Amino acid sequence: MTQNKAVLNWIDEMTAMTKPDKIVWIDGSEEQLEALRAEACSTGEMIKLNQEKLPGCYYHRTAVNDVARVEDRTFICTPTKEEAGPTNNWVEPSEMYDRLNKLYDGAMKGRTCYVLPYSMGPVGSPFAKYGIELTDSIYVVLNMNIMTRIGNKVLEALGDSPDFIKGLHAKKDIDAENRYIVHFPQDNAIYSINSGYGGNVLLGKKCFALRIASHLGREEGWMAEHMLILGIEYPNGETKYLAAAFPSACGKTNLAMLIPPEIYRKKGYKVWTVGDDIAWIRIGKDGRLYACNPEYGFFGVAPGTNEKSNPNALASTRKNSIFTNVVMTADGGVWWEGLDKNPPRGVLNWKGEPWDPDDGTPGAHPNSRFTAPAINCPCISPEFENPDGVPLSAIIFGGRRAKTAPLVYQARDWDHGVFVGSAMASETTAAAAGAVGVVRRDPMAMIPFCGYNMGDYWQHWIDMGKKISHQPAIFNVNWFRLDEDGHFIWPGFGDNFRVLLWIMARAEGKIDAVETPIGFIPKPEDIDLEGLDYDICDGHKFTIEDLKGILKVETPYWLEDLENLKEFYAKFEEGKVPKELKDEIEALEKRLKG
Ligand code: OXD
Ligand code: MN
Repeated sequence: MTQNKAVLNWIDEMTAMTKPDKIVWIDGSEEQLEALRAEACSTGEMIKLNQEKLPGCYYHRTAVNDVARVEDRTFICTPTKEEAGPTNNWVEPSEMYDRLNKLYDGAMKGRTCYVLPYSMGPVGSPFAKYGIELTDSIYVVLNMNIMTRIGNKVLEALGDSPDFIKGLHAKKDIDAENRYIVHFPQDNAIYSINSGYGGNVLLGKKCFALRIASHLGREEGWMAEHMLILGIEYPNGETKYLAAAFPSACGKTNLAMLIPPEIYRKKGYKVWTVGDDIAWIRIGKDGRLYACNPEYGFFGVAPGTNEKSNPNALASTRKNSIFTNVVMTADGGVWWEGLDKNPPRGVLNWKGEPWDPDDGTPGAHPNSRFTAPAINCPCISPEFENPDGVPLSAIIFGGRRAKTAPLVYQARDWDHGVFVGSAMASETTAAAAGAVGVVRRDPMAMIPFCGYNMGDYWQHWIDMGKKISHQPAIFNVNWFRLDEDGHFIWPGFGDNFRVLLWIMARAEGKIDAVETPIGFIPKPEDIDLEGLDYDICDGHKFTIEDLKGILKVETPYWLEDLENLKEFYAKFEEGKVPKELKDEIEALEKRLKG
């Protein structure tokens, strides 16, 4: 417990509104958590899985209308609409408070309100920010225990300070029509109601660590980004770090936990995971950028995760994890599409119905999840808990582009790199259809997560660049180039390591590159293909000629993409797109037409 007046007053106010039967403070002790697990199992909220196969693991199903983040129900309620910008939903704050007060009135009647103090970042570190989530869901408490550092140690670190993020979550009726995920950045407050799905209710994650934190970062001179962080250990024992932003479904967790090809492993190379989803980034005393993963676990998409695609993620889920909306097998195990080629029989699907793998429906929901402790990960970085973060040599942006973007290119300088991030886009369903899909712009992969006007966010990136004396180099990658028949040309997965090595060599100024209108691309011979054995299709093995093909800058596609980007920029209010980015788009067009 605490004597902190700001905390106590706020809890009084929220519980007077929501009227729970009981208030329980979460102290973070294993005894209390174990009692909550037992209680959740007794009510059916959670199911204990086979403890021999999956020790400490539990299962949960959400309501069928509540299986994903709801962007159309997510609001950034800044004092003015312009502060939220054209890419966020906005309602005037007092109007939104009125709506919410009505919805929350008595929302916890007959229920228990759990008071959950948590820290994003190692408690007491220069990165750490504290939050308190009030929730009527044991599932939320148990997930937050995996995803964040929780309990009394957080209250001790907070002391008397009023500087904490307020989060109020009530499950209420899981009524999709009245579902709200609302952020009031000026009040450091988050409200979530009528949902029980992770991304909407684990308020430390997207709501705090991205939306509210991006706003705080702008005010305080740091950055909250939708980025993985990894370290590459070289045979000489040195480790260099990079951060990378990709829109969803582009393999962020896989890249974060990459296993280098065998020839590199034999030479002594290794990849260490610092984070798979969120990076908080600050300027260190030495003028370099330092990144910290504010989370404590992984909330990963289960389908597609297997021994081949990501053995480290799979290993992370083998104990003390929670599985949501996957298939539950008769012996208390779990399964999902893409885990292996042997769908189990006599099992229940994600809705809890008997499921026949031959009936043509998926057994696990496509957005089914595992919540796994980061410390379970076999390649978790020894620097994971470093209170000062890790120094970044490179920042990578990327997307899924069938034709437009080359495998990799380097931005000319920081401002050009910010432009490259602002121009990020991904194509929908291109891979499956074998055609160029619909382009969706997703600058810095932050479209659903930026807590203020994205134009101001770009300006913040530009301003940060001026303050960093040792700027990391900025790159763009595209693992998803397709041939005419829709086959992936680049092998991806572990072989992406070959591209990471080029990126790091460039970041350190160790090799030359070829200058093109869009930036610097590798000399083909500088991407090491030794030991690469990849069949693009029907015995067509990947060769240096294929590499040359996917390094080409396809000018007509670029010019088309620039028109699309101009339309996107035009959505912003007059003067909101930084002059630096307008200059960059003009200069790029000139170089391309040049
Ligand atoms: C996530 C997401 O769940 O980006 O990490 O949607
Ligand atoms: Mn994410």
